[in-house]
Amino acid sequence: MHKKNPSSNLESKLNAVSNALKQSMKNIDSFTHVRGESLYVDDVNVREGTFHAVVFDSPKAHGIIKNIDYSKAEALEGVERIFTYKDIPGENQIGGIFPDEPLFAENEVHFCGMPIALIVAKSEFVARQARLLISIEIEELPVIITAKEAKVKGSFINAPRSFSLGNTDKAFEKCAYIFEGETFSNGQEHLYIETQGAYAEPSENGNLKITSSTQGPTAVQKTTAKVLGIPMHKIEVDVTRLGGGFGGKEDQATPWAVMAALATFHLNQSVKLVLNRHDDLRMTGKRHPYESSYKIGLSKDLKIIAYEAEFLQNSGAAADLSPAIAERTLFHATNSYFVENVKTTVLSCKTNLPPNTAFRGFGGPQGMFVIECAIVRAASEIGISPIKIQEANLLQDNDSFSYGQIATQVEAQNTWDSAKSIFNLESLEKEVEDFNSTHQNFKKGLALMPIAFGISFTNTPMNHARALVHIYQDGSVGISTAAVEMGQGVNTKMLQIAAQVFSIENSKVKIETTNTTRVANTSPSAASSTADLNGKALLKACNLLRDRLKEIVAEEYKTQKEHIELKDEFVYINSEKTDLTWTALIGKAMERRVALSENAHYATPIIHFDKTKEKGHPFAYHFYGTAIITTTVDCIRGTYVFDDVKIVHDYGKSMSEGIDLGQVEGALVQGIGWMTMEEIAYNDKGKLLSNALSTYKVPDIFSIPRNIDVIPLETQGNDMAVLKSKAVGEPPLMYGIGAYFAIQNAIKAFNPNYTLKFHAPMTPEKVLMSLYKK
Ligand code: LUZ
Ligand code: MOS
Repeated sequence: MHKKNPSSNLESKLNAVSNALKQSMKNIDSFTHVRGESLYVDDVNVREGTFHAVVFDSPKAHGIIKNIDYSKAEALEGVERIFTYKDIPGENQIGGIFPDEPLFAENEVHFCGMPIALIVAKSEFVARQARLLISIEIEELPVIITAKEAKVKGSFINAPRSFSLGNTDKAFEKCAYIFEGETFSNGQEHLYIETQGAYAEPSENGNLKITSSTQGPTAVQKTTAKVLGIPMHKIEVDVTRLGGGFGGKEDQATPWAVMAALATFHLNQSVKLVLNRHDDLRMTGKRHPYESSYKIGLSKDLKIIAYEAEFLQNSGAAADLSPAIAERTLFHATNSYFVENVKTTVLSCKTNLPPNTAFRGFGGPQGMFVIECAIVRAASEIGISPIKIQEANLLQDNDSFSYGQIATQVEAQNTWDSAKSIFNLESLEKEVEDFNSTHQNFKKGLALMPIAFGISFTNTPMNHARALVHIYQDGSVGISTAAVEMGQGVNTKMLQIAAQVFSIENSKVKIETTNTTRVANTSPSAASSTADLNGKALLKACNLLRDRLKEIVAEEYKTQKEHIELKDEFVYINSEKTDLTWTALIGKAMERRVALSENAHYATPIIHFDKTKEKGHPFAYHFYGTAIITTTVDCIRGTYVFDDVKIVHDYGKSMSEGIDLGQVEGALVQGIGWMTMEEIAYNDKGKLLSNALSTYKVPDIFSIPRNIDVIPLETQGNDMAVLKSKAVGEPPLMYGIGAYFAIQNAIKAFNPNYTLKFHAPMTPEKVLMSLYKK
């Protein structure tokens, strides 16, 4: 007799996933990566005579520069020259959103690590030695470290922003339960394996080429032009790939490239500037810490009727991308829940820390953490499981987000219900209960984390891209887009698109470097949108070329385009294979002098946003997913492991299961790291204490979950996503938020007197203290 095993559903799903993985295309960079042949900035073959540069930065977080003595450094053998703001021919200004950030400090410093000068020498070693010989006198001024202090002192980057829907004041009057509280989430170090760096080379007529480890080649080009006071066309920026970006190179790759270019401009010699890890950790901004407060109101049947939140974003000493990041916090403040009455406000607080910047999720995770805290707190006060509140409020089709976009093709309920049934939540909960009732010193905790994430740059004008396709006369194809490969596999996806449209072998397609001379005026590779924007442009260019090739066939074979197909490098007419090959067809195009290059532009349709009303339709679509996280806490030591993360993830129709799974796993672990172990610390003078990998702990192979199951949600996909394959870069990071609450549940099982804390990360030290707190 056949007895249905409750896990057979899961097994068959997992089998389907692993079969899909076997068939899916490998990341095209795998081969050069494992052989150590992949090229990064530090691998560029430098010209003879290249100079090496090191940045001299502020040792104080705030003050007036009284005196700097460069004489000893300049006298050191091998030092070529030291550049300061006085050597800038254009503007001493690198602010991307607001012009509030000098490349080099002039009279005042605003954060520890603020660049003051660039030491250029014949070797990096000499430049570093010279740095030790510079003496500086700074008259110190009061330092602001936290967002709250900044708020009290009225120190802001810009005016606050608020989103609202319905009327919270009225709604709170009707609530059966109202809770207020405060939360904190800390920053996060990007820890890209490749540190920031650039190599600048002079060319004739004052032209420059910059090889940069940047997510935004156009930002580098534009800012270099501004600082040097020369037109953008004199500067070519080239990117082969990055050893990780995570948002840290969206805006903050720029200053180093500009500095190298400035030195090249003056010396007419190539200059290389690659930060070492210490310099990188000290000088660059991180994910924004947030101090937030909330007020949540629920009905008797657990509907969240009203939600208010105030987010204090610790922006650091300059705007950088903070206003855009603050905006995304508001967009995601209600996560994947529908709340009828919402009022959220964000304040970008100016402090004396390095300007904080983009980091995977871009303010979204910080906003989502707060409503999850509010739900967990409410559940605890009411005496129920937070899962009940989460489940009662999931977003449905035609619900409105607080910013006016009407939700469509919503998969919140679907991923939630699928996760519950596929993974059998009841039995998982029972396992946790059984374990906890039979174990003294180990306790398990479980939490669910649903996610909704909007896909598009929130700044509508940034949602565009271009692709340039050349078919060479031998039938091989070269592709340029604005997409920057940073390990996320976007080049593989671009290759797949071209190979699919032309129906040619993958080996016939080459993805060129990302270069401002071939593809200009581009948005950075960011916002999880790189494959969508560049892929759609590429699809358009390839379709135009394919159409043109079909016209040739139509003429030669006296038929119509509609009857022609390109398949596996042969021409088919009325589904019959001809003897005309792809390569021969390209030969015919050459004979007929038909253009074999195409340049196409894509701008996301539909989207718009009106900042004066704070309403619109900013996102092409939303991503949805649900994770179940289980942890085991060692209640003697305060350490924890994540046993299991089980996810139902809305890929749409994934183009590349292997790459997308890699993105989900990587983002999940990065999210868990942010929530549990990565603790950035500054002292009260604004000096970074967690300034090395010995004091800043990121997840390693031993701290990743022991088991990660990711089940694709079966959906029709979304036409706004490239080939219906949904954006995957950032959203899965937010599954990690569930880890924070899973740990607290385990602590509660050990210590009944434990009162919930909403102060992330939940480090082992904090866990230990919570376990034994009366
Ligand atoms: N960068 C940006 C982003 O400039 N705008 C965005 O909306 C965004 N979202 C996520 C990540 N980076
Ligand atoms: Mo970003 S946080 O550079 O997508």
